[in-house]
Parts: sequence; C-alpha cells; structure tokens
Amino acid sequence: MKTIKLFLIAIIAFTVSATSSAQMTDHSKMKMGKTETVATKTEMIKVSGNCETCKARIEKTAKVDGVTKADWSTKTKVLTLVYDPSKVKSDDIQKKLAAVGHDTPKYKATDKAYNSLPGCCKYR
Ligand SMILES: [Cu+2]
Repeated sequence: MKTIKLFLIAIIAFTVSATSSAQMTDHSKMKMGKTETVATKTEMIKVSGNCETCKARIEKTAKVDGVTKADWSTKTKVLTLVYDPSKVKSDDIQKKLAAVGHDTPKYKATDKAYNSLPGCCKYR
C-alpha cells in the first residue's frame, strides 16, 4: 500500500513538473524570438560596381546563411545588409564580394577576379 502511494505521488510530481517545464519552454521560445530580432544588425557597405548585373551578382553573393536582407543600389553603390552577427560576419561577406570582383572598403578584388567581370561591370 505504501509503495502504491509513493508511486502515485511520483506520477503526480512528474506530471506537474512536466507541465511546468512545457510552459517554461514556450516562454523561453518567445523570449528567444524577441532576442533574435534585436540581434539583427544593419550595415551599409560601399561596394564598387556599375549596373543591374552587378546588383544581381552582389546581392546573390551577399545573401549567405544568416543574411536576411541584401540590397545594393546602382546609384549610391551602397549595399544595405541586414544580418545575424552570431551567424555571419560582415568581413566574410566582404571577402566573398571581393572574390567575385567587387571592391569593398576592407577587401579589394584581385586583378584576376576583376578582369573576369563582364565589360558592363568594369568600374575601375
Ligand atoms: Cu555590372
């Protein structure tokens, strides 16, 4: 009889703790969602280029995992980047852009990368 009582108590205790931990999980998820929004960083980076083809190339190159927005203006040559700094670094994106032929303030495209750009994209 004593064993059954203990068993029942154990079940009740388990159910209660399971319920409360489930609630806690929901709560922390909500908190995390908020933090994620706050953690996004917006950065304006000058990226050399010319035309719509450059725009497509730059935005495609910049849109790696962790980047929610990459928008390059043919007028101002500024790339607006919205990204999660815990997932991706601005430096890494700039390196990638330089690798496909576009100069950024921190990384310059090699002559080889630059020369492989189509004629309309030559900005130097
Ligand atoms: Cu171009």
